[in-house]
Amino acid sequence: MSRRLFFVFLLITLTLTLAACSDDATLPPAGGGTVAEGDLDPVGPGFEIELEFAAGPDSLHRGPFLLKGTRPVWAARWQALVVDFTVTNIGEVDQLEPVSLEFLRLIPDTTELLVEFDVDSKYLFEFENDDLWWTPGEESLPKQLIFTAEAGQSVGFNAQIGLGGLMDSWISGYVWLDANRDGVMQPHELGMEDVPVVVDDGGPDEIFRQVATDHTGWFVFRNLPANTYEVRVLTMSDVYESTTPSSMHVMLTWPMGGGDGFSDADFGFAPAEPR
Ligand SMILES: [Ca+2]
Ligand SMILES: [Ca+2]
Repeated sequence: MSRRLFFVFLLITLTLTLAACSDDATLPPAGGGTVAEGDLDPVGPGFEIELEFAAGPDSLHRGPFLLKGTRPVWAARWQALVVDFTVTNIGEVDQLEPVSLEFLRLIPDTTELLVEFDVDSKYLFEFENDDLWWTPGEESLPKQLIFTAEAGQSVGFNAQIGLGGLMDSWISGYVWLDANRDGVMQPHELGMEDVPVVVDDGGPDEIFRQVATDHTGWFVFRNLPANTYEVRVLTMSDVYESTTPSSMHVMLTWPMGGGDGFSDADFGFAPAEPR
């Protein structure tokens, strides 16, 4: 290498080092990687951080993924910063939900999170199209989180996006109008919308959740811990009667390195026959 070339190279290295040290946390840190380093600045515009990878149970998932935060608002009554987080899959690959956010470090370390975790030490994102898949371009619904802070104070954070994992166990199915009353959902038979369905572990953990079917009659319970559950339609108008068993028991286990799902929790109904 000539002396002159070496000098130019040295200069570029020095410039890069200076750029890396600049303390503008509202700009995405160079390089991406797996850990988002950001700053909740009550007078800043918010942040957008691009991450090359998300953490999975056994391996990393290649993105890129975008973590966004609205401008934090300081709430006097909580003495805390309120921030809406969203994540977007800006890669080209379908990813399996759930999508989680975990804070690895908060600065100063006296900062506390005032929103309860969804699973372990993680927050889960929800999606308008909640079909188990996080597809390219799909942005989550905003997840509001609250961080203790003094008035005017910023909070720094290191966080990572998680994908899939052991809590990724689900039960899904259809509630449908069983026109020919044979207990089987034929392709021409229609789903029933907005029917309340519950999942109940009937046990000491007291898991009892309720969802409603979508316009196709489909429903899903996600992120269920390994357990045995009873699934049943909660209420149904008197004008219908069941053409299938009205509840079923489903056992979810956690196989190594992945989730476990049951997709056949189907419940048929037909107009009640006069008695
Ligand atoms: Ca989706
Ligand atoms: Ca049928």
